[in-house]
Amino acid sequence: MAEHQADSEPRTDFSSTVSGQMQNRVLVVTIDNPPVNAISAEVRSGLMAALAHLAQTPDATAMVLTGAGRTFIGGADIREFGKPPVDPILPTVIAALEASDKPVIAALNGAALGGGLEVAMACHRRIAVRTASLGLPEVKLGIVPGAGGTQMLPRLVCAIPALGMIASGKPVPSAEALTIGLVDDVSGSELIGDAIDMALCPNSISPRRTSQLALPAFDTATYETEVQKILKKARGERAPAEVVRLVRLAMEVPFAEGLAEERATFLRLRDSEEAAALRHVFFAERSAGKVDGLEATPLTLATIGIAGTGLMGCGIAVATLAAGYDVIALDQTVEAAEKGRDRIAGLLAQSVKSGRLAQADADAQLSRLTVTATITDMAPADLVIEAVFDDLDGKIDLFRRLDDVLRPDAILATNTSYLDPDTIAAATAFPTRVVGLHFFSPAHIMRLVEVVRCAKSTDTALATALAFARKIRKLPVVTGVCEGFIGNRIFSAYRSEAERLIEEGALPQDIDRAMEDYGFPMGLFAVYDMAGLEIAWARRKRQAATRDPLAPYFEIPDRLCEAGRFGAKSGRGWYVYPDGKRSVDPDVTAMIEAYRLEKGLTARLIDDAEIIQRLLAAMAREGDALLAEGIAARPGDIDIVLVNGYGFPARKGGPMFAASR
Ligand code: 3H9
Repeated sequence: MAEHQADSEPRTDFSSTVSGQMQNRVLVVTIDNPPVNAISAEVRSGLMAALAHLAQTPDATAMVLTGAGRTFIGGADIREFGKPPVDPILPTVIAALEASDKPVIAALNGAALGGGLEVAMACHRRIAVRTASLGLPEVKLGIVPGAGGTQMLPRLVCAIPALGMIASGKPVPSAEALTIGLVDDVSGSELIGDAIDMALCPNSISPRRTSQLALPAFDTATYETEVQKILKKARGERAPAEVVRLVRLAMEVPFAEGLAEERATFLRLRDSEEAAALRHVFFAERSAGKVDGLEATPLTLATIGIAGTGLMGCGIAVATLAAGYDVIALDQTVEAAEKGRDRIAGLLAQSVKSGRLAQADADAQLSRLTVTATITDMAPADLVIEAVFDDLDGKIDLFRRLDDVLRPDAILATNTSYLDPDTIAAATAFPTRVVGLHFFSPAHIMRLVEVVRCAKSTDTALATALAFARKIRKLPVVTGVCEGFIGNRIFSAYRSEAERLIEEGALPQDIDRAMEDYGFPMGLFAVYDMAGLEIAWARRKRQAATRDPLAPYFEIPDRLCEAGRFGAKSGRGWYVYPDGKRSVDPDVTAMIEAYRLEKGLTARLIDDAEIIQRLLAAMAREGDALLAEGIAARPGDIDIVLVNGYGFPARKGGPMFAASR
């Protein structure tokens, strides 16, 4: 790398977010628009001014474009979507970058996403730091790239990887970007110096314009197989099918024509309900876990205790080990604890097998795990998460024993789904350190965690639980204490309304079909069958003595269990499963009809539209109640719980968003 003087040169501001400085006759332009350098109107006008300056400055032989902070450019400014466009629009900037007579090098200091990657692809060369990621995640927002992404990427990397990247929205790391030809080099340590070297290198003297590159050859049969996979996976989403069409255009029509069609498609999708819903989910996910007035500093955690090494405890352990913590996992006997270790090792081995984890990392993670059946071994834990059987006395007993072992400032979290965490906290020596961390199964995969703020939880306990959840790459949503917290309470309302629909004349398969057509991956009754009906049956039997005899009670689930129909595992539940495939069972229909007759209920025809409307309204009503009671802080929190934990289709935005439209 050549020596590059810099700081003595004056800085030129091209806008409030874009500035430039000469270094070795190269104009180094930096975008500084925190938090992610989104290409707002200010950035766009700054880039146009920088290009004009480049053209008019004889001393400047080339330009290097980079970002301040950890991101190159996080994409178009999503907050501008839905507002009137402000000139210069991004395609104008992209065209100007590409047309520059002097070489422009993109120096990717971090993520280049969406419009950010389009800017990079319009530059004449690209160099990235090792930690950068490059992608076109627009489909995740229900749109397609709108500034040339679908036409440039196939020309740079060939149609097959381009199609995969754009249709999945998944970014690739720099190393892979280098292999497929998306970047020209990966910088060792001195990105700007390396980019300047690249700019001054004779190879870069004539700008290489992406729009003029010939499409690399590829195997059409493989390509068509990829197309079929994408269309099958799209499940009613519009954007992936449009991506397929636009990438095909990149092969079939001149660049300008493909570009125009891409832009028209982008604008059409951007203004769609689906895109509005996905934007809502995007921002709701980023607001979740933010608590008004919570200023406490989270405690530093190094060692996490996990009590219970069943499926849930092991899933939590895997997520916790992956984030770099030491884990002490406790079970009742040495044999059970050893079984827990085997289960954790098995989950890690699965990740290695699927290519998600390197063997060396799996080994390192496992070396940070201790399993034990001796509760005093939990003493070093800074946070203990209990994931034992959902039984109040058992949990209280465990927490009391932990009280004798842990430091007073250690945090205690319960993973209960239905028990009252305030009752558990009240039975301990320090109720202020108790919170809930309600994980969803399988806990090493599901992102959602409900963080339960108990009546006496301190701000420090809450802040620590939130920071921990984020550190283990989960999506935390804060909930107050109530039966079922946010998710299961809404789900209960959904279930009750579905049961009413059955009493009125709908059949389980009608309800499941309607909700699957709406976008749920699986209808309610199919979900019950998959989960198994017997655990809820046992709970209902335990609660029978205390149930209000006058409250409405839907008896069909009990009757199914009494008939030995425990769900898919037993081959029969709400459906039958000959050869494992779900089919409607006339016996269940007969059971429902007999039940209606017995109760004097008259069945009527209920169409899919009514089913959907009634079920969504029931969820939204319960959501309103959660907000009124202060259990949930924002409608968006409820939406992301349902989207991330219960299969509510993201493209509908969640029950509260759907109700607001
Ligand atoms: C596009 O580019 C279309 C083009 O093809 C065509 C246009 C013509 N805009 O995620 P974080 C905010 S579509 C506005 O927690 P991280 C976010 O809301 C776009 N704001 O950070 C949050 O705000 P707050 C395609 C944005 O470090 C803050 O930044 N691009 C945008 O974990 C921090 O966010 C994408 O879809 C944005 N584009 O991750 C990329 N992005 O602090 C979307 C973020 O007020 N972004 N914010 O809550 C990401 O994937 C991640 O934010 C990123 C950083 C990886 C960049």
